[in-house]
Parts: sequence; structure tokens; C-alpha cells
Amino acid sequence: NLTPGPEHKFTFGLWTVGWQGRDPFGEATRAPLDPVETVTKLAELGAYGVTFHDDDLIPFGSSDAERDAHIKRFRAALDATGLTVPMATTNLFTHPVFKDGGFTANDRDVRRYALRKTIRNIDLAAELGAKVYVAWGGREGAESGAAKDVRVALDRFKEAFDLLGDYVTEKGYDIRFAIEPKPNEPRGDILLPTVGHALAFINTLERPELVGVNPEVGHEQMAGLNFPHGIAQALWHGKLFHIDLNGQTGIKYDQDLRFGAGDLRSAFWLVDLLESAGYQGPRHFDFKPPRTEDYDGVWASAAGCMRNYLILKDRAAAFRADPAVQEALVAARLDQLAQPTLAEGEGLAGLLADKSAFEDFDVDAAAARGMAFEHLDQLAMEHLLGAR
Ligand code: GLT
Ligand code: MN
Ligand code: MN
Ligand code: MN
Repeated sequence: NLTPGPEHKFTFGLWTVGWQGRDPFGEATRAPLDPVETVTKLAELGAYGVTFHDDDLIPFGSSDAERDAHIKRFRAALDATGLTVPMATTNLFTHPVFKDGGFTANDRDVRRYALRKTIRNIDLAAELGAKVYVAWGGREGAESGAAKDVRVALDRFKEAFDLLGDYVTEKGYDIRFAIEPKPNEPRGDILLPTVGHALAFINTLERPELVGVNPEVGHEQMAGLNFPHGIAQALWHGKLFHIDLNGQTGIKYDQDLRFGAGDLRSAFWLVDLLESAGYQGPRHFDFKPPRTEDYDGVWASAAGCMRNYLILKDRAAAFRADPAVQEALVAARLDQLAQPTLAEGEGLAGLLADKSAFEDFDVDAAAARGMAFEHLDQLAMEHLLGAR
């Protein structure tokens, strides 16, 4: 079944299909997109939900009356289409006031403003039923060494998440936060640059259970990291609260290609992982249709994200179901990896007393065993390429 439907939980940010193509070298190539049109079109294409930054829905500087009117139209479109809002986030990066960051700006008044801006949109997120609130700190960082005392900035970062955790707890909102790591761009270097940095940071918070991660394919790949491995570790920690799917070809600027473009093999292993791990959250696309495209191209790109996910899901399922693969997994001893290293009830003393573990262990024979990984990987390649 390669036709997307709400059951697949595909979601898109307003800012993705709504990206007008402005980049550091060129003006917009597309006219602004009305959020109401986005909702209608995404519903037609088979999406489940839509996500937004405060400023995507309510242009920065709107009066209270204008704000209410924007929200009212958006709500009406949601009601008409049945589209959901599973996640929302704050824009703490576009306005020049955030040039040195939001929660970790050196200027204290900017930090207080960033918190208030965030809290205001959390109220709206809760009203619209969002369960996840993303925090991408794109401007939290520096271009030079003395400009940011990183240890002190991390104190301020922690202070912000502790306050936000207090806020949703006091309000009784069913909302958890998801930190989105990125190594660089727009700042020269960004704080909490990878999934691993974010996971370690979360452990220091007053309410760590309220905070997880929102990893983005391209962001980890910009750091040269294996995205499925990062996702597997986030799942292992119970911290994969949300995910940003897109495409990237290697270590370069943030490409935000449609999902499946870029590193296709990594996309295959990612879908295999999400599906076999039973990940229940939205499959959120955070991509930018290239600025070469008109709106037909934009919607083709959005449809491609969903279709590629479903194709990869189909290929991954076929891979897992193939008896030759199951044999190859045993030949590669994945079943042994799943066994605890000590026997049941055996303690450290048992290991130390076991001569076969050391004194009588035939190191050379063990070293001579092949791992049979190439055959296994070739089977995966053939399923991915549709050759099996
Ligand atoms: C921005 C960024 C994305 C984040 C969004 C959430 S905004 O487009 O590049 O990766 O997910 O703030
Ligand atoms: Mn990106
Ligand atoms: Mn992005
Ligand atoms: Mn993202």
C-alpha cells in the first residue's frame, strides 16, 4: 500500500512547503503560501497532521486581534479537513533580536523575551492538542571562542528548560519537549550539536522525563554521524519523542532534501528501525522543496516524502520476511548478540571461574571466523533496489 493516509501519521511543518526559497545568495522564488491552503493541500495528499512555529501561523508583530483571526482561520481549516497538530515550536531565530540566541543569548532581557514568546505559543500548542513541543536552538551558539562561555550558557539553557517544565506542569498540559540538535548553520557552532550531546544535557534537568529529542536526518549527517545509530540510541533511552525526516548528501550545508533523496541506504535502515522498533510518533517531514520548483513541484516533493517512506517500509518488511535474510542474520550471529554475556544466574565469579572463557579459549580459532556481514548486506541492497 503506497498510498499515504492518516494511519501513516505523516506530518509536515508549515515552514517546509511554505519555504519561499530565500537563501543567503538569492531572493524568494515562490509567493507566500497561505497556511489554510497548506492544510487543505496536505489533507488531500494524505497527511495526518501539520506543525508550526508561532511566526509561521501568526506573522511576527501581529496585534492581538490579528492573532486571533489567524488562529480562527487555521482552526476552521483543521476542522474542515480533520488534520491534527501533533507538534508546535517557537521561532527563536529569524528576528534580529535573536542574533545571539534565545535561551542562551548573552543579553538577559533577550532571554526573558524568548521564554515569554515560547510560553505564549505553548498555550496555543496545548489548545490545538499538540503533545510535543520542539526546541531547535539554531541561534544558540557562537562564531568565536570568547563570545560564548559555553559552561555558563549551558546553565542558562538548563534554566530555560527547567522553567518550561515547571510551566507545563503547573498548567497541567500533556506536553513534552523535544530538543532538536544541529551542529552548525546558522551559527558557526551550535550548542547541543548532536543527539548524544542533547541526551547527556537532558539528564541534568529538573524534570528529565519531560524532555526528549527531535533528531533530524540531515543534521546528524552534517556531523558525519550514522543517523539510524543515533535514533537507535535515542529509542534505547526512551527519548525519541519526535523525528524530522529529510535527505542530505554528506557533510555540507543543511540540504533539507525530500525524504529518500540523499543517503538512500541510511533512509532504508532508518525506516527499518522505526518500523521494527514500533515507533508510534508522527513521521514528520522537515524538508525544503528546492527553490527551482514552483508550487506543482512543491507538492510533488511533499508527496515524494510520503511515498518514499512507504516504499522503504515495504522494502524493509520484505527484507525482514525473506528466509534467506533470516538465515543470514543467524550466520552473522545476531541471535548471539541478543543473548546476555553471562549465563542466567551466573555472576562475576562464574565468569572468572570459567576456564573456557579465557585459559582454554581458542583465540586463533575465534579470530579466524568470518562474520558473514557482506552476504547479509548484499541481501539488504537487493531488497532496497527491488532485485529480490
Ligand atoms: C528550521 C530548522 C529546522 C527545525 C525547525 C524547528 S525550523 O527550519 O532548520 O530543522 O526543525 O524550529
Ligand atoms: Mn535541516
Ligand atoms: Mn532545517
Ligand atoms: Mn528540523
